[in-house]
Amino acid sequence: MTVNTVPTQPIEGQKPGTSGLRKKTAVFMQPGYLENYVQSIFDGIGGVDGQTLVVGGDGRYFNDTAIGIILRMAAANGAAACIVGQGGILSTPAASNLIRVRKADGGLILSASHNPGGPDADFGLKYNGPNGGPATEAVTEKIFARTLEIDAYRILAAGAVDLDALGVSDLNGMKIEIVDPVTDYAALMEKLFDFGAISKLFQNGFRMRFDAMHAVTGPYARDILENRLGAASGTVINGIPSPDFGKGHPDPNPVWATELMTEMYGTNPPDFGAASDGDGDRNMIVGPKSYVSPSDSLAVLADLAHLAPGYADGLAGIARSMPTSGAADRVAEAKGIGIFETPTGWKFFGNLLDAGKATLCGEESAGTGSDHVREKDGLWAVLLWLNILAVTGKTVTEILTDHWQRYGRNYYSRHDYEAVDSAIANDLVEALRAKLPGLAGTTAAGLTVSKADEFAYDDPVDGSHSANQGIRIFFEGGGRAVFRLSGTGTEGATLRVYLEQLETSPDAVHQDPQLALAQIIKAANGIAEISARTKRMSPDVIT
Ligand code: G16
Repeated sequence: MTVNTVPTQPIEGQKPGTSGLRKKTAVFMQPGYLENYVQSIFDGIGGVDGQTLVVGGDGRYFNDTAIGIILRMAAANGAAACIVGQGGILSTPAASNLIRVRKADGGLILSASHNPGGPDADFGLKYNGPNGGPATEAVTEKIFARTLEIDAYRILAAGAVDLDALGVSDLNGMKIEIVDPVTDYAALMEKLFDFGAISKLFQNGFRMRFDAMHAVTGPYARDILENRLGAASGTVINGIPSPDFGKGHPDPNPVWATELMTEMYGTNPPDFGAASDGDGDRNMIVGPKSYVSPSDSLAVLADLAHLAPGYADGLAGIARSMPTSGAADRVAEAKGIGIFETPTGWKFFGNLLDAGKATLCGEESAGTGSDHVREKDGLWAVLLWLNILAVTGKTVTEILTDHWQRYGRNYYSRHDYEAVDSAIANDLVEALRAKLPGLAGTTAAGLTVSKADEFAYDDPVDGSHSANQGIRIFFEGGGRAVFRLSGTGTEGATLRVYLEQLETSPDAVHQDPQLALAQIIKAANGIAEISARTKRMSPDVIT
């Protein structure tokens, strides 16, 4: 077969964000666009000659065509083998696991995560390294640098590759192995969790609903929850992945997981509800009439993980992204283990996990995970919760109440202003940055600012420095507001405002978070001049 070397030139805007390159699907589908970026990845990582790569995605529109292109390019670039999920399907954590168990050199994951899919929606591609985790900052920089000087890409002149037939085939000397996407992942979950105890829970009539949101976790959840653990058939809803996620927004939060939330807050709700996102790395946990915030979920899981076999020896440490609430910090303190505060983005956890400094990691953006893979893992979080519920015999509400009584409660909320004009959003951040030096000691909405700065991170493992990772304003009395622009959006800018207030009085831990945070919200809006600058009177999404 002929290898074509196609002359090309740099395409503007191929700068990877928080999690690879995310663009509108139509942008990715432009002739040569995907090819340009894939070649920049291959060149940026020093070539793929002789390498084994894992390839798969969340099944969104263009997934299979894009995989065909990637396979023909991998073959043309001399890769030895590609391990591909059947039908082109691999959840992000399953891909991370496959890279690790098959000792591959890396992987290409096709997903725009929780963003909608379809010809008019979003697409994405990211590179994960040999540890199974998202490319580090240094590798991301090399890939980006390559996009600025690329002059040709290599692709095999070949027809479509069959992604459906399990087994091994040859593509011009490159081995293609099509594997079942679920098998290895499910085996890992069986090692980490007490499937016997969870099965017994279901046998005793425990009812659960898992909303796969028409996305990638459907097949995984069916196999693990219904087939292996014996949850009633119908436990998994919206379980068949579709290219446009049933025209939905596969983001597991109370706003988008409406079907699940309606059931959990309705009459006779199931005992436990959960949802995952487009590519299966995010999770939402909800008890009957009881939503668990991701920051609280991390703290609870860190506190009780030792109840699951995979974590019976305790945790080496906990890591959380800076905007995530400080709830996990007090668990770490009580256990006498390390706590690490990193910038937003799972890639920052990789070094801590590899170095054995942290065992559990989590982010406010509905991501929790551990050192079992190098990505956040939606179903893993669900199974750890189930394991804890099975062993303690408590309800979700009881677990949360116990936790708050013991550790206090970090009231928490995130306010998102979406599709804001980029210039306006950048000006807002610039103006806020300029104000920082003079903010301490001033008051806003009756709150006194105790400290204001911009978060920067020095990686304790490789010493790399990451600046400008979010603006923080601390208030006297334990409150905090954080401002940052999203790195995963595809339209204009998304301003995220993270609001937090610590409450340690056991009598005051059961308020509505929006009420408990009312003063911080007002102060944050005032200091950042959000309404005045964006002309938005309220956020688009509150979680
Ligand atoms: C990605 C990263 C997450 C990060 C999130 C932040 O999530 O994997 O670690 O928390 O981006 O998103 P933003 O920059 O929009 O706040 P995902 O699930 O989109 O891959």
